[in-house]
Amino acid sequence: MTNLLILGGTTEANALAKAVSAQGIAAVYSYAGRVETPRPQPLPVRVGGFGGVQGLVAYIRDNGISHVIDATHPFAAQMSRNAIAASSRTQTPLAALTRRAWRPQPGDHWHHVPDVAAAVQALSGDPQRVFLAVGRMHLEEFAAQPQHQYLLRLVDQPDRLPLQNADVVVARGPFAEADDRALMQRHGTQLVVSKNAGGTGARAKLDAARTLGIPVLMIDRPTLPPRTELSSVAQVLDWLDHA
Ligand code: 3Y8
Ligand code: NAP
Repeated sequence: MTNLLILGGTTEANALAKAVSAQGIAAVYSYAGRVETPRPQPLPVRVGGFGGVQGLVAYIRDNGISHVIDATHPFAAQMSRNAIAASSRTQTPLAALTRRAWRPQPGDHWHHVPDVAAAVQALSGDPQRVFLAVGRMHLEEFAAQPQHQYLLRLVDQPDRLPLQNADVVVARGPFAEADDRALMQRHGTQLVVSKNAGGTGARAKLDAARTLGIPVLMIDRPTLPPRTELSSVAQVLDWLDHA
């Protein structure tokens, strides 16, 4: 009896939830509880951490989960690592629904850095107008470079900010290139800082940067242990039939 746990929070996870619901497959959609009002889903939803690997093992057992799909964001590395550990401990089939990393195209001026700390380091030097489009969770780290005039895009209005010189835009993607181009022109952006999220929801700022000839500081995604990786909803449904 199939009973799917979808670790969600991304565009791909939402597409999978629609397909699974349409096929009448028993499933539950899981959010971390990072934002105030996560998008509603056509499946039962649970919100909040499981309590590490142990908590996820207990959840899988207590809820009779038959398959786990890790459709989280490529930067949600801890969740992905926990899913690999918990699925092997419980002998539960696991597959990740992933999206390829973005690659620079002609006209792009990207400077790759391996992680957020290296991105902070790369911001040493004279003040610039920086579009920091990496969300809220890593803002503290960028406080080490207070000299810049930042444009921050956040999902929820922050109660306090670790950065003084910052204009805040509260917006939830997916974003459109024309809007991001107008936003960056209004701000006078000279540098975009981006995670290599892949997918379609966050790439508008890269297309806008190319059009405007603005450089991008591109943060590469964390490496993960090996696991089954699928790249489409159809592949997941096929995997479910055979796993
Ligand atoms: C809570 C669940 C959809 C899915 C929407 C995708 C696309 C739009 C673009 C920019 C970059 C960023 C951020 C971003 C995007 C999609 C997708 C994506 C980037 C929601 C959502 C949750 C989150 C968590 C949030 C993080 C933050 C990251 C903002 C829902 C809206 C920067 C990642 O304030 C916070 O605490 C925000 C935290 C993790 C990264 C960070 O470090 O702050 N996502 N984003 C999930 C949960 O609770 O489990 O409400 O829909 C989902 C989406 N955000 O089809 O509608 O699939 O990637 N999310 C990045 O990619 O760099 C914004 O501004 O250009
Ligand atoms: P993370 O750092 O890998 O996870 C930290 C802890 O948060 C996990 O160990 C787990 O807590 C909990 N968690 C994460 N995702 C969860 C989920 N889907 N369901 C239940 N618990 C979850 O993750 P993150 O980077 O904070 O991402 C959190 C959520 O935002 C994920 O759903 C992710 O898909 C979404 N998201 C993240 C980004 C990003 O840039 N990181 C971008 C877009 C969307 P326990 O250990 O207690 O189980």
